[in-house]
Amino acid sequence: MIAVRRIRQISALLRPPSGVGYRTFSHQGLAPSPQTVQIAAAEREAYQRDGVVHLPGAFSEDWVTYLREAFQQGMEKPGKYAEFIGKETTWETLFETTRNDVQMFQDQVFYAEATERVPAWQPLLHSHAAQLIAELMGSAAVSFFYLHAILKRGGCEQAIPWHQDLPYWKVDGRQIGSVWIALDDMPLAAWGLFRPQHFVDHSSYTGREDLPLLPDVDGLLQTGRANALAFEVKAGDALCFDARIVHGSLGNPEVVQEHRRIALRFGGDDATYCDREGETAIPTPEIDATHGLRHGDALTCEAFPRVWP
Ligand SMILES: O=C(O)CCC(=O)C(=O)O
Repeated sequence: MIAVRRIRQISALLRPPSGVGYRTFSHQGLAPSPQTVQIAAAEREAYQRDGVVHLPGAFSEDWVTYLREAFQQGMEKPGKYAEFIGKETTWETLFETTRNDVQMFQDQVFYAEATERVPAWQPLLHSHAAQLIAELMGSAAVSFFYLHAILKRGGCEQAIPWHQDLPYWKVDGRQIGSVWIALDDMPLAAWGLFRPQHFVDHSSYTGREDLPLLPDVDGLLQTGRANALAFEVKAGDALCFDARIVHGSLGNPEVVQEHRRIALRFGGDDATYCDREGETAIPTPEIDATHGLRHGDALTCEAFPRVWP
């Protein structure tokens, strides 16, 4: 429910575009080359069974260095819906916190924005991340949906509550997945994933008010009625996960160490545009107004281009 409230606030608090005067140039030459990746049968099975798989070292040190720089550029040119969240932030002040006081930052970047607003992200969209998720999902091709950047400063108390991604996205299908890349080491206590079987059945969501309530996940875990998967990750590790799994993260318990991560969202062969009734956060209204897709259309288009193969 928290997330639903948040989406309502996002729609209510539209601000003027911050993206005036972007330069268009490519960082292709500066980025490391895509890595050759081999997905083992056991990893594919883990993804299909659990909805999530941990791929240690999926991105090299060079990639991590490059992506940290891109992250910095992204924070310097935040999008219209970027959130700089401070300790006292409420739903009402979500977009008003001054940057000096930020505990947590998050932003979404769509393909066109990655060309214009933060071109440093472009090579990542065409990196081996797309191949990884294609192989895990068992999809011949994948389209890029959007990039989600998240920073939790040292000592940040902001948790990301348990949620599923799919109900907040105007996309549907069984082959929709994220490649979440750690840019800093994060201890077990900072990130957790939860996989209740109930949520893997792909029941459809029509109408926001009809969304089934998320159960008391913490209560289920505490009483041993559900299992959680949790991962300790190092910079460069990837967690690849299905958009239907329930997941969330705690704050950042490491006082002096910031935790940066990027989640790349991809749609596979069966991904379609889904004009869910009610409010959704993704795509943002501007992108939603331009792609020209109709309910049920295959996702791949200029706004959500095929990036693999
Ligand atoms: O990185 C996190 O803390 C949470 C990420 C998340 O919820 C997502 O990628 O969907």
